[in-house]
Amino acid sequence: MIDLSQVNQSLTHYLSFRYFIDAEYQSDGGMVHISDESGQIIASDLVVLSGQFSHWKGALVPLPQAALGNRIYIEFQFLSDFLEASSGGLYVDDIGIELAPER
Ligand SMILES: [Ca+2]
Repeated sequence: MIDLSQVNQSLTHYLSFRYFIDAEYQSDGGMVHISDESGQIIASDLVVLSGQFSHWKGALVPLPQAALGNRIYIEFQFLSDFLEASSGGLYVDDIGIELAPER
């Protein structure tokens, strides 16, 4: 659980993470969902990750306004159909919440 109850809600907050993906493009992939502490979905499919890359990539995704002021759960989900199911899948690391510098 991530506590965002005290954050400045007038500033954009970002979910940051690094990922490696090896998945059949479009039919298999990863998704990120955000829910509040009671399990209510705040944002489903906040990010959709698919494809095959030879290196780790960084992701920086703005959190929905409804996530601010709450304690939230971040769920990484990977779905695959039965075709070409021997790919490497999805790896995630260095998950964090970041505040972008003011512009
Ligand atoms: Ca597949």
